[in-house]
Amino acid sequence: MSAYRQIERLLFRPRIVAAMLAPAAILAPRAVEASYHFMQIEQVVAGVDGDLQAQAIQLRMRSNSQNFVSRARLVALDAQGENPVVLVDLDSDLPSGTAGDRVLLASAKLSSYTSPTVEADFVLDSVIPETYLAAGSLVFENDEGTLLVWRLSWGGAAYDGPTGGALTNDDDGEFAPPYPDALPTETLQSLLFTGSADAKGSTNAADYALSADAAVLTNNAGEAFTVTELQCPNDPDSDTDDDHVCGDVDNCPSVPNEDQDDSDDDGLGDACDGCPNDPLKSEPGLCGCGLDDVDDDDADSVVDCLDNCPGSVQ
Ligand SMILES: [Ca+2]
Ligand SMILES: [Ca+2]
Ligand SMILES: [Ca+2]
Ligand SMILES: [Ca+2]
Repeated sequence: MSAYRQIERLLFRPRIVAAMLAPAAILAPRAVEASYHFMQIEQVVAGVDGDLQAQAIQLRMRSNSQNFVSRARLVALDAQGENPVVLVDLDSDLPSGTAGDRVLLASAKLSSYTSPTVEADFVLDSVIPETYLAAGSLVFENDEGTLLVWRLSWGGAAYDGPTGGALTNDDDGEFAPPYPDALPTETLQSLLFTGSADAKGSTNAADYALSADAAVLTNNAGEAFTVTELQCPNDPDSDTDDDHVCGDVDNCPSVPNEDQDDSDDDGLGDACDGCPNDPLKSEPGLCGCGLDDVDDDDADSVVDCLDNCPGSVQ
């Protein structure tokens, strides 16, 4: 019988309704319907080898038919549980929905850090901001933000925000205390849920630990991807300036400039452009940035910028 029919029938049996409305009866995960409600945040890669743009979050289905994730989103919160950043608002359902199946969400940059190249189910629109990595919270929730399916908080006492979540995935709906440390970012490891696929949450502090080795990520199709150091197939020197940008595409190959900013859009990064606001020059040269080094209006072989009388031959 459908849940709707069951409720409809019970409406005519008030005493049973009262019993059903007791919290335990309402919240017990009885019949599992097609949804996304029985889900763990299984694994978080918050940075790889110091590259904070390389992130991944892996969810795991606690029961069958939890692949209808299009009504859900993933949100990061700061150390006070405020300033939410929607990492991705899932916009489609997934083909595989057997208990234990995964949902893999990864930043675009993560594809340079896995072997083989990661094929995520969803690409993160935003990464967990750097200032949230020491202490913060990650919530898998419905699109309205009214059902917090699973919560992972970190930073120990430095995290001062909400710690609650759905009773379907945690018997008391309380995921505190948080994991005691910051999210790992300097290694190849992830923060990993240590319980089984059907486990509920207990406390984030008890449930999560660093992966023993390099993280292994799994997508909805069951394909596995091992987290590695930066892969630079077209750069034999493999990022000599160690700024997480391969030498063949680094706009300052020997100057660390992770941001790759190039204000004048001349292909040279600001960090190594001697004239960062002059697209025609990369060095001040004879005349300085913004001035041409060869103009010689009066053709007296003294360039205009050095000619004390550029309009006439001296
Ligand atoms: Ca580089
Ligand atoms: Ca560089
Ligand atoms: Ca430039
Ligand atoms: Ca320039």
